[in-house]
Amino acid sequence: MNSTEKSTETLQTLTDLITALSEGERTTYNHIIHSAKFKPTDFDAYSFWLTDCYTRNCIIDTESFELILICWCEGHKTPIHDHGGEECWVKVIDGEFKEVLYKKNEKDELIAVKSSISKTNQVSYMKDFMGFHSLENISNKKSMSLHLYAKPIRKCTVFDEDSKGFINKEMSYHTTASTRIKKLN
Ligand code: 2CO
Ligand code: FE2
Repeated sequence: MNSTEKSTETLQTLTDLITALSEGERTTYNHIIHSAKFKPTDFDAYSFWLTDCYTRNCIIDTESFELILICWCEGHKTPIHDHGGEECWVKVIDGEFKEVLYKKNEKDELIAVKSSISKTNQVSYMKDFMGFHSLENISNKKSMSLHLYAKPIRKCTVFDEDSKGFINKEMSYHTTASTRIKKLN
């Protein structure tokens, strides 16, 4: 296959997506994540919901990128946060999400600057120069979104609504390949 054919190809399985990301440079990730088209059932092996908060489920974590599935119940919402200097793509797998972008003003106060809705298969992009964001499941059902981070995000800055200040947060997963194997056994 030549490069022109490859650029119009639709990636239909997670294996195809992971192969393309593993073989591609960071500059090709935007095209790759847009080229993927999935069904919610493609994520059956990774989906895991909790009623009290959204869950972060690791699909693959490499030196170059991290792919996670976030599972949301109705009304679940992230705090306002940044992305630790890394690039972030969010692809909606099932449901409908509201993203609000925030910037700091000269007094270091957070100001909402943009709000957008994304639906199944749409992709949004974030990097720290664009500011902070929050993401909320606005559909009245359990939903899923696929997150590509390059490089992987180990820490980020989160706005704490109680203290009205920023705190550093270590990222963690609710499930990984090894916890899922334990569940199967
Ligand atoms: N960045 C958040 C997280 O990884 C999800 S919001 O979309 O980027 O927990
Ligand atoms: Fe985010």
